[in-house]
Amino acid sequence: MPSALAAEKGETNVVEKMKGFTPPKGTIASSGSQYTTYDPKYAIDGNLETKWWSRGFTDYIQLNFPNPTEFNFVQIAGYASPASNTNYTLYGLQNGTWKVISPKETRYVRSEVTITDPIEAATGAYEGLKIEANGGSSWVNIHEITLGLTNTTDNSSIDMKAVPGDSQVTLKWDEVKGAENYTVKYGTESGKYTETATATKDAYGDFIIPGLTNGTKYYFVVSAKVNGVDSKYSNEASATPQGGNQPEQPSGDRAILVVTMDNGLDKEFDLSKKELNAFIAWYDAKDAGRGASFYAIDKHSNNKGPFSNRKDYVIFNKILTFDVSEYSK
Ligand SMILES: [Ca+2]
Repeated sequence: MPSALAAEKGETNVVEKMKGFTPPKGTIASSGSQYTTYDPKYAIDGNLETKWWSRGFTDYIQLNFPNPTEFNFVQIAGYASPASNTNYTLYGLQNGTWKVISPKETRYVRSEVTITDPIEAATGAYEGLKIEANGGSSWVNIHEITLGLTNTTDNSSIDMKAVPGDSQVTLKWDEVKGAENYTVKYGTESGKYTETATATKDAYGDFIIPGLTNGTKYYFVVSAKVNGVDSKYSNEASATPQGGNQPEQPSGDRAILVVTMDNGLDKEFDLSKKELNAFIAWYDAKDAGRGASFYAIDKHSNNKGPFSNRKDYVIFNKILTFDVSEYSK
């Protein structure tokens, strides 16, 4: 699970007297400007004596995390000369878009290292954090930034299940009230999600991830977007798609159509009754001298690759005969 509370994995550190943790190892810090060698990386090095020093009274510092990191507060250790009220606004990065995740908060910063009160942020898993700071008539200095997650009662976690299929996995989770849509992330390694899919707000009960490799285990998490902010992730569900082991149960309303061509080759199609009837109607009409000279048949389960549709064109005067085998109930 991506989490700011990854300290247990040794990826983050605490800073003395500050709440939460330093951003995860591998976080990249950048800023609007910097004074001489006071690089923004010194705002997340876990050391209260080193700092990022901006060349301006207003500036920003930006942190890009190696993995989405969940938090709902940010604490800043600042410095101002002269002492001043500094305004901070927090932005979170989700799916490549920055959004405001806190109101503009004012903190009094002294002419010494000042650990300010934590700033509350909308709970979410973010790919990055940007802090806009306005020091009034004082240079912006940040000695250290920590993040963390306090227990929230309004954000119950999503419980997801993954059901394997042939080259696909079906995901099921309960509806999240007020969700605009859902973001599913997945990959072949637990905790590392390389793929993203967006599910509409109605897809929670039955969301299919197609195009997977049979025999490979996949790991999935889902978050809900409520009021423009992504919730924390669900549990991690996993499934291994299998070919053949879970054949689709034949049902009485399907049939196998075998078309024998005049070169002796057979073409086989698994069709619904409706599709079969349409084919026969075309064949009869053509036999009576009406209609198109070819017929397009959906290949359905034979549909491999990233095609939204795949059809086989059968040419009337190449058909020698055809045979229909109906599924028994
Ligand atoms: Ca520092």
